[in-house]
Amino acid sequence: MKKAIVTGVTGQDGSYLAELLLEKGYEVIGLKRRSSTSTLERISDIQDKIQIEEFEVSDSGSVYSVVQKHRPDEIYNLAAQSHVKTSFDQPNYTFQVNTIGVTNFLEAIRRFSPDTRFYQASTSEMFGKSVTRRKNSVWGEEKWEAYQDEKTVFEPQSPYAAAKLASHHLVRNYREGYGLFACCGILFNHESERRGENFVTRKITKWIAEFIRWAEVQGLDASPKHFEFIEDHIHSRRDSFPKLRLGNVDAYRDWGHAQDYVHAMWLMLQQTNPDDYVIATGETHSVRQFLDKAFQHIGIDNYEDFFVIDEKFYRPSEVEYLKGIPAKAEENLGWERKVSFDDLVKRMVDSDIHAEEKKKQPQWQVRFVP
Ligand code: NDP
Ligand code: GDR
Repeated sequence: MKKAIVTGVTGQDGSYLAELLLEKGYEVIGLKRRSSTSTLERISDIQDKIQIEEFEVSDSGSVYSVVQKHRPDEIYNLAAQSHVKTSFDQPNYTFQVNTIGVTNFLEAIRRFSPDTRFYQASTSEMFGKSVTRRKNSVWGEEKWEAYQDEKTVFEPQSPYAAAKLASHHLVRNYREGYGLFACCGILFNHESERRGENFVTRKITKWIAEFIRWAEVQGLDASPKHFEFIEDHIHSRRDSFPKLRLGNVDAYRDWGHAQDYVHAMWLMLQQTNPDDYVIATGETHSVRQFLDKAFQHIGIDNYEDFFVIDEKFYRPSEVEYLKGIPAKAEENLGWERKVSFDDLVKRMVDSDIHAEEKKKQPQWQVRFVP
């Protein structure tokens, strides 16, 4: 039985990866940081099948102890301060977690467990403003296509991206210098029903579900004809609901589903040689296009009145365009993504609507208990 450590097991990717490793017969040690309230929601179904231990990624002693104690076959380092906007407000902390934390693992493996294979969660944010261009023939017409792949130059635009890029280079350095089996997955945005609520996709789908629930309480469906839209609120005859507040809706991202992406992480550590891979869908969509699909899914074509732009959500510098080409991963790892953009949006909206519906069930049950 193989033994794997997953850091950040309470996060979106950690929860999916732990499930995948259990399916594959691994003994899974999930590392989480101490918290005053429970953060185990995403792993509630598998909590008793994995070993959960507390640690702090930025504390070298804590990391050394856990590596020395378990000497696992594989370590997946997913723990991070993962919010780009937050990294502008907390740059120092972001480096402590996203760079020093990685050094802690690399050193621990080098010193105590050199045969352990290591996966580091690198990111498309490292490309920042940078793109590669190629000429493509579309319906006989020559067009320039902008994209990023493993050869694209890095030009990070945030403390988050700079911290992740430093770690990316460190991993390569330990691989080449000390011969560690260490890989970086340069993963483009991946979302899911379990996405954190302050990332733009989930913020949108959760708002839609809450709005539908609010309309239902008013005895209405979500159709705009029932409402008045005044400043930043949506009014029914009886009540009002705050509009969705967003920042830059013209940014383009390459969005896939997290479940497909954790499979790529596992594949990287099963190869004969360690390497870095871009994991992406090869498609790009703007935040506005995500809004289009999400609102269309609940039967609203014109949603302009439902949201406002709030500069509070703008970043000091933005990554405007990401589109990854995963050709190397497809060829060397045999990886392919299964969930399309349309299905991703639908799954997220449906899941949030379902969660809102579940919220009202206990109240009914309480009311009718004899
Ligand atoms: P999440 O924010 O959902 O999860 C991050 C995890 O890291 C959580 O379990 C969090 O714990 C934990 N964590 C944060 N700080 C610390 C700390 N100081 N010590 C120990 N644990 C800590 O992120 P995702 O699952 O979306 O992403 C996983 C990784 O992949 C991250 O490194 C992210 O930067 C990277 N990445 C993500 C992409 C995406 O689109 N999702 C794309 C490319 C890279 P807690 O639950 O307590 O907050
Ligand atoms: P990102 O994801 O920064 O790409 O990082 P996020 O969902 O935060 O932003 C995507 C784009 O949407 C724009 N945007 C908003 N973003 C947020 N969070 N909230 C808003 O209200 C809003 N309005 C518009 C942003 O400006 C941006 O252009 C994610 C994280 O998972 C990282 O950890 C990971 O490395 C990268 O994806 C790849």
